[in-house]
Amino acid sequence: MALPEQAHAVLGHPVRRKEDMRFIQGRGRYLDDIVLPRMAYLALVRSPYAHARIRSIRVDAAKAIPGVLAVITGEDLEELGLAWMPTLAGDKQMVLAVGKVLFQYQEVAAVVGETREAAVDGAQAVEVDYEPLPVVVDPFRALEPDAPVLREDREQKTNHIWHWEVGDREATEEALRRSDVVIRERIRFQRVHPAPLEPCGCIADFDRITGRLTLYVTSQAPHAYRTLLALVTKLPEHMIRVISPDIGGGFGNKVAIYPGYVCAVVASMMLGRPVKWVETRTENLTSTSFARDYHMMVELGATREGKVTALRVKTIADHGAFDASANPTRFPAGLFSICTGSYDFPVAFAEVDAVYTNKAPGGISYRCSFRVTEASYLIERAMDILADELGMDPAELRRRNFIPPEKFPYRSALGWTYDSGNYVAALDRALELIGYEELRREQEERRRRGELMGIGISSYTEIVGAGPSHTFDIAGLKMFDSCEIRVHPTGKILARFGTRHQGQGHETTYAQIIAHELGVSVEDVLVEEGDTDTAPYGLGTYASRSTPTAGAAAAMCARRIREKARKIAAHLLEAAEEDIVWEEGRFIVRGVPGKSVTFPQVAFAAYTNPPPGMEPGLEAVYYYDPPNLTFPFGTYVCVVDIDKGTGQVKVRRFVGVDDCGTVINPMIVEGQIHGGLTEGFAIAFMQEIAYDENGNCLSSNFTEYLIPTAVETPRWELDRTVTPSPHHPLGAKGVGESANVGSPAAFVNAVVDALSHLGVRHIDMPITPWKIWRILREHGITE
Ligand code: MCN
Ligand code: CUM
Repeated sequence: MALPEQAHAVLGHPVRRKEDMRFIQGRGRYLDDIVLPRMAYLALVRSPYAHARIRSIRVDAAKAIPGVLAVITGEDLEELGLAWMPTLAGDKQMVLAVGKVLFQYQEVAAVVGETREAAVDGAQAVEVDYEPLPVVVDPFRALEPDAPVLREDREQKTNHIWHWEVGDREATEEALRRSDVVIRERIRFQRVHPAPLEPCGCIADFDRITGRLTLYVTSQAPHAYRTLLALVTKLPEHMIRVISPDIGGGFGNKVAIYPGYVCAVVASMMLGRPVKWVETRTENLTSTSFARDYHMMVELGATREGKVTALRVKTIADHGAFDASANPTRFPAGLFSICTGSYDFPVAFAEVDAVYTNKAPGGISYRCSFRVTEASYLIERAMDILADELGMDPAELRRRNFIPPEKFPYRSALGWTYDSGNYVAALDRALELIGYEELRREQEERRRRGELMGIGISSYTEIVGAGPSHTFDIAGLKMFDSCEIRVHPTGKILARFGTRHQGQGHETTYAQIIAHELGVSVEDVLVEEGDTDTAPYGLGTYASRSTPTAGAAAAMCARRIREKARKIAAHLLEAAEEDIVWEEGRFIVRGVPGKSVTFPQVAFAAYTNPPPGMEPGLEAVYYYDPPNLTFPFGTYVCVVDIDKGTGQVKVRRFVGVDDCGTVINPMIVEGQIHGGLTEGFAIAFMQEIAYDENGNCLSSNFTEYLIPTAVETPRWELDRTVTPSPHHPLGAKGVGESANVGSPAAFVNAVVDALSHLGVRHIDMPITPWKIWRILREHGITE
């Protein structure tokens, strides 16, 4: 779809981020910067055991500590009907443990103190008597008939949570049977954690006089929080105000509602004082939304010529102690059914079984687009395994199987309608940039010399932008999003949104969209998000949905404003409305270029001189329910060299060609991709939330759970193609998670490619030097 012609189009320009003025000067206002009068502090007592019965909790010693104001246990919450809370996945989760604990670091009691120190001292003085129970950390073990049943609260006395399947089971079976070649592989996407710079926290401020609760909270979805809080606490919704201040990284970690928030609300209502709870790094890593933990069995069929015939995937999903993943109701496994990827599969079948284990709950976070990370990794890995099996170049195999550009809109075997794509263009550009042919020749030579070099390709397809609301809801809340625009008399604009950025740059990019539509400058548009008292209702920022939904709402809302403005312009120019055209950011009388008014002139007239009979003022609100999701895509190519002595992998080069349709701000998009690639790199080589057999979390701080610094991080070489979305008002698709979704497979494919001549077909992430070194030793390459 072509953009309206406008000379001053700010769309597509690398406008500097407006919000950075405060961020780079240390003037952001994050949760922990907020200090309210008479504010108390809350600390949590957490379980040292992964599975244990609670014999008793003694709180007297804690209460005796100077400065301790209150101690809350699960039993206290039971009396209020708040010991359990619903999760976003339709399960329930203990707020504070009652009866037993189900994972290490589970919340057991809350202590409120005058100071943070008093609260922490109090928490340490709470005495809990545990009786350890047998621990289940392996999801396969959890499914065995004699495994201990973890969730005694459920009617169903097994650890199986749900089964979900999609596609044609019989036709896929039949197609696999008739295929010339079938590859099978067990592929694990390990448990990881987004570990945002700022951990989660809140301040609950219940005013006993007005009966109003204000919750300041690190939330990616403040309106959804408000509604769910109203439903859980039974407070009337208009008496709840959720304010999500500046957020220091969310990455999906700040979508779920955590027990600490509920405890702070209860404590504030009990004490009539504001109560702050901010978790530590260890609490963040060990108890809040993890990501992935999928065990996937893939079978991929093809003809001998390398045409794919069928895809079958069977997955065991480890959800930990509670199913608390935040996904749309109809999609318990998120959008995992995008696992046919960029390829034209005639048939496919995917099934997922979710399982309880003694680990922290969560599942949907870390730039995952609702489990598209797992799906993309699976198919891109499987395509490389197939290429290896067929002895075919992996780029050539992809090219032969891409959904061709002329087939869009394309309906996939698992039921998605892809809006637009040109996969071969992105692949070709990436191969050209990296010099693929030459690299393959070099690899041949190096192999002859006994050196290890690999090239990995990943041609991912993303799916982002939920709604449409007829298919997508979270906890019943329809997934549309919103924009409200108020034009002040002098033509300056205040725009508010139902989304909430955590570093993505919405204050700039939304302003660009509105400036573009109304012919004003970016400086003239102030963007606000995150206060439920002022912002229009929306579902929030995750799953790269902001541009596809609220970004579209911004454009549509601005166009609604322009329609009224045109009437005012006609009045000012003494012309018929049909004769007024919008050109180069002004209203012009058709055929009389000298006769024109600017948008600010019209805005002034809206308050001072509106046409007779017209309602004064210039405001609009727009709720945008997208007709479909958007399907960004791209190709990543990675070149690695492996040190034979140490097993160390060095990423020599990495080229990324992304396509997110119309780009609103190329600098911000580039930043999003840099960040996502750095995360993909960390996942591929460094990160795992690991547990020992007793359920002890082995990744509880940054010496065990590694974050890449500028030293380790490769240099990213980026380019793009532009294939607009046909249904988005600006042609834009989301991009916030693309690089994390698409890149892990490129890294792993490169490493496996470097070792494929040794018969290596697959290595599970994280690919540590130790893993490689052991493989090299097995093959007698190193001693
Ligand atoms: N953009 C653009 N042109 C496009 C698409 C996007 O200029 N065609 C811009 C947008 O205007 C926006 C940014 O890129 O400023 C990301 O937009 P979008 O893809 O719509 O994603 P969201 O704004 O909905 O952000 C969510 C996404 C998710 S789900 C995770 S997880 C993630 C990510 O964003 N968390 C982040 N990127 C992050 N970046 C930072 N700095 N911090 C996080 O916590
Ligand atoms: Cu899956 S992480 Mo983001 O959707 O907030």
